[in-house]
Amino acid sequence: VRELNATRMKKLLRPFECGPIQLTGANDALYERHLMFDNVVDPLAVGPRERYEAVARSVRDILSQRWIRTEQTYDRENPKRVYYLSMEFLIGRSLASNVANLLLDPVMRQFTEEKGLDWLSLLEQEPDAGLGNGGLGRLAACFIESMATMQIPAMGYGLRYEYGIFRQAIRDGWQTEQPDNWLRYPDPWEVARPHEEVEVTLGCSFEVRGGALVVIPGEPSMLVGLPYDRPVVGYGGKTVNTLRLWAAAAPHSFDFQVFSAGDFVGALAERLTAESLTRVLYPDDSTSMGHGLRFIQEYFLVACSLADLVRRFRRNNDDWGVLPEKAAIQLNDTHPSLAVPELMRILLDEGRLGWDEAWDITRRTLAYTNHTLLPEALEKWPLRWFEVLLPRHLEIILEINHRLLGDVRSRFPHDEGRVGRVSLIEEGDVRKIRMANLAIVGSHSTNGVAAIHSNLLRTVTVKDLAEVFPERFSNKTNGVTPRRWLLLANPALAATITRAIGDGWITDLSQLERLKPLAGDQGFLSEVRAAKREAKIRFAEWLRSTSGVEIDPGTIFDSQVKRIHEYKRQLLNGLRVVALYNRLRQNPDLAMAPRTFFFAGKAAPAYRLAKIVIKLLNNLAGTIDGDPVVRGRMRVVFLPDYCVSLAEKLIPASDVSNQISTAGYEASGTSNMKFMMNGALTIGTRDGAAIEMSEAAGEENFFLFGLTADEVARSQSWYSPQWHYDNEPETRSALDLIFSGHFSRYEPGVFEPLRDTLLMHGDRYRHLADLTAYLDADRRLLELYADQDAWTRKAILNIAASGRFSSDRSIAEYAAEIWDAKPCPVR
Ligand code: GPQ
Repeated sequence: VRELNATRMKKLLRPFECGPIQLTGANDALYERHLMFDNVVDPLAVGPRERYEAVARSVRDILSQRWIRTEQTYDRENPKRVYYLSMEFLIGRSLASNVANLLLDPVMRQFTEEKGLDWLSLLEQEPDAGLGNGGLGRLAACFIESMATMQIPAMGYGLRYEYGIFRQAIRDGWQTEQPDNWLRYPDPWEVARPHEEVEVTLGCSFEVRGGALVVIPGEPSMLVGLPYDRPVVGYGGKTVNTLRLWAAAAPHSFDFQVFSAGDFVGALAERLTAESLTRVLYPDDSTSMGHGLRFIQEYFLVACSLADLVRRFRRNNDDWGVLPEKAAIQLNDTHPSLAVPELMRILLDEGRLGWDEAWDITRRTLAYTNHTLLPEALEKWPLRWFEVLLPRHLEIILEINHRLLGDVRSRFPHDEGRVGRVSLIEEGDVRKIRMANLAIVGSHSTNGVAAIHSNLLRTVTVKDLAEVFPERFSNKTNGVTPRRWLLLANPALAATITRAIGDGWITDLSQLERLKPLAGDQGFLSEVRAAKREAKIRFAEWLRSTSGVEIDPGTIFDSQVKRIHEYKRQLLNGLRVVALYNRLRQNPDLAMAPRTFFFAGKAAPAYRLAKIVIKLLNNLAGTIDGDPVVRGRMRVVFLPDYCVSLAEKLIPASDVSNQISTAGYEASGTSNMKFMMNGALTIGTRDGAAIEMSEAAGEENFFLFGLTADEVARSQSWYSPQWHYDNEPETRSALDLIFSGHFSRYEPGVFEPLRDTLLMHGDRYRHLADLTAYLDADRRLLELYADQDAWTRKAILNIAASGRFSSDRSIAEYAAEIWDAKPCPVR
């Protein structure tokens, strides 16, 4: 059968045989065929969306053979595979990225020219696949791209949310949310594989009423997981891995006699409940809302993915014992940490192994990444929910805990405090399972995502467990893919770099170091400056044509783009803006380089304070815009609906990157790295990966300010917001201006809740402690900007030092130190 298939396939795919893909009549015919037959329309009457679909379909056709061959290779060679389990994959758009990674750019240029298509507007037809909230989801997307590029036999597992992260619009300065119906049109990238469905059993049935989960106790119930595969194209197009997303459905066979008591239509209508499980992504970032529906979503991801990978494993291996040599499962935060009891259940109940063997296999197969130290993000699920929905898993968790506590008692005698803290169960009125403890205990590796974060995790947050299992803890500093974030997002700078050092940097970003000597080269300086200018003009042009907002590319582009969160301190940036505005109002002749301050980011819909921050930023924009004294000298622009494709446009255009979280709170940050590779200078606190970035570039090429994490940790005793108000004139006048109603003339009192956070309750995030230092760093930054060559030199030194922050480097470390995974090239 395989041979037959091979011959048939050869015939079918002859036009796309590997090697450089030519613009042949066949490609052209592909497109024409898709255009007409996929939607059954007259090719002369089609709109831009159909043209996009036909182009994307043609690209998918071209990569299909490689995709199939990749899976065949893995099947034949049976290498150790990596499975990346994540509730979020913030993919963004795929067309440009797939075309670039397939090295099809020249072909596409010629093709679109011949067809009279405008490539850029074609790209704009694709909706972002926004199946994530922010950094955690985007990291997963960068990681699977890197793994494909590095030819690692890897697979991503996630959920096929029908609605991704909500679309943000700004009305009267307030955030409003609209559903993100990204699948309204058929998605050309996904391939449904209903014949590979899996079944998932729950301890009871459930309904969704008013968005909430209603449990119907009784008999166990069944759900079906339908896989939808998306290609993950590695750079060079040699490996095409798979991202498999699960959609929930009701089982086919359904005993209508038993369940419907004659109500055929009613029983069928109820089946919709099953589908609602994967309807929507929870829009909370770094916060666990503790909803039952989310709990089942998490179990559904785990159960489908493990069933699928175990089935694949069993096809090639009869000995359960070799699972850790054939599969490495990485848990992206605790969201999929039910994998611990689920894998135990499979090994015990289906594999019929004894406890010790099952436990050894489970632990050696699983690894866990922690992404935050914020207590509100630590997932803890009520024990009661396990009783009702996952009784067998609860039994297993209790046994794990029993053995763990016995172990800890014998190794740390007379230390009942520790026993209470490492326990998988939090005692109290509502007993809860601590999912982070479960993930640490049930795996062989726990890592943080930047050096400072991994250290704090080990020495503060889960200190007691780290002392029990010190060998399990390590750091893996995050990275981002240079294909999407430099090659694709910034063609001008990418070309400049390639002219200078060749194109080896695309898959080996450490080669950017070779730019360092060029920081003294006048010719290179002006080329880099011209590239930045081009990106700024491109962005300004895009903004004008899509929103009518006019910005001046001659001003400094100063950006802070990320989820709106108190710890990320957009409010601190707002205070800086008000202080600078005050300087200009008080002294209209002051020499100050004109600047455009960009903000973008979404607030969780229920995060009241974050929404007020958005309102403040929008009101700053409006008031400052309307003030003739500062016209042309400073502007504030809040860009609505921040998403991957907006980041790809704004980051290359930015001169200044604001990374100003309260030290100790931002686990890593990843946009910071994207800004750095694109030649922005960073003004920021010593937090997350920015610490390592400044070490790589040299602190003199960074604008660092503010309290260190140690100082923040010890500031409880001395921090007094009132002191800063009383003693720092710029702090006081900025606050006075906001609370005088200057920015809210017709909305009295809207910003009062901010007064509370900043001044009244000892502000956990220490905004006022850092404002003066921020303004000071800002002054140094403006001084440097006055010397354009000196500025560009530092920008080049930053680009040259950004090589370490490629996700290829992160993945190489995971592969060597956690997974023991090797490349499996596809011939
Ligand atoms: N992060 Cl726990 C998220 O984006 N969402 C989350 O729910 C959690 C963490 C981020 C974290 O805040 C950033 O500092 C990291 O750079 C990013 O994860 C990836 O590790």
